Amino acid sequence: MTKPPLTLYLAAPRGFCAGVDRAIKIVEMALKKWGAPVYVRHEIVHNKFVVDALRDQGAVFVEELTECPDDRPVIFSAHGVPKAVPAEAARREMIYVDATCPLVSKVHIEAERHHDTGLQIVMIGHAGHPETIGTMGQLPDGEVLLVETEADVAALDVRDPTRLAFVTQTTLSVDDTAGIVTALQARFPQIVGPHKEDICYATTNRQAAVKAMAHRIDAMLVVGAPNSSNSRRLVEVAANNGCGYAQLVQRAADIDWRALDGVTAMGVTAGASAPEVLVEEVIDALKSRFDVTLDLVETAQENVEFKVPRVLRQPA
Ligand code: 0CM
Ligand code: SF4
Repeated sequence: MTKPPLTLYLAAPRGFCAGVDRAIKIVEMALKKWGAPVYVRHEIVHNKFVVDALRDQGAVFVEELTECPDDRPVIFSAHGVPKAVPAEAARREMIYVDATCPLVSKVHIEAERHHDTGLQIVMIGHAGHPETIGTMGQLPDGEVLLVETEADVAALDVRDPTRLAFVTQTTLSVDDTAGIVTALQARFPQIVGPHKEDICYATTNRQAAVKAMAHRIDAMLVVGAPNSSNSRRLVEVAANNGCGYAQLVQRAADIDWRALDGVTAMGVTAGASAPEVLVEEVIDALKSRFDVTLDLVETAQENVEFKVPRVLRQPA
């Protein structure tokens, strides 16, 4: 039987970012240095395939420090942790390594700096996401107010409307966040903040690549996990920019083939925590059903690299 033709637009950049790469390397180095088991607080990055591979090498994933013994090393995930977490690890004299992405740590420092000058902080982020919990947890309770939507801005109850700063989660929708920042600036003209927001280069670039192809495709597959904020935003970007069908898939087995019936042009991308091998698996699955013509849609080139410490040691 002849296969139907399919033009497959492959987004670039896609997949692993510098922070994810660094965080995974830190776990691998810790396993080499200290042997198994090494504990990891929260999924090191939001991807089951990555987590399973590290688990096979001896990493033990837990949600809370209370689940770790005192005498084994623990690594904090790329998303960051509240200040109380390293403080508790130090109190218990544990060996700990912080794999927080430097771009998340930058936001932590920003929030602290504003707090030190007496400002109350408004954080734009998703409630319950570990990065939001980590960033809010840099400061005492009540010092960081969370907003998720423009309606939340209208309902904000602040200490002093003239003494405010804002920070954001790094993996938000660029478009939605612009609206929320505008609403904040309209209601609190003296609010201070970053030039635009704190969305990282990887999130921004992956969304731009999806936007560039969304209008010319009937369907979009985003390789990524359901708990990965940046991956889920890519599905929304496709849907909001003219693509009629956008699905998040962890692997090829998740593809809903019936939904792809009659599709002649589609896009594939991957969130910042999704390994390229899973993108290849998805493309191979598409090739088994369609006569695929691949076309790269490259909207940026990335050369960001974050140093991995040469030797892992306990912070002073
Ligand atoms: O923050 P998000 O849910 O997108 O995390 P992730 O692990 O999918 O991606 C990398 C990161 C960070 C911080
Ligand atoms: Fe860092 Fe952005 Fe990657 Fe998150 S998505 S790890 S903030 S570079």
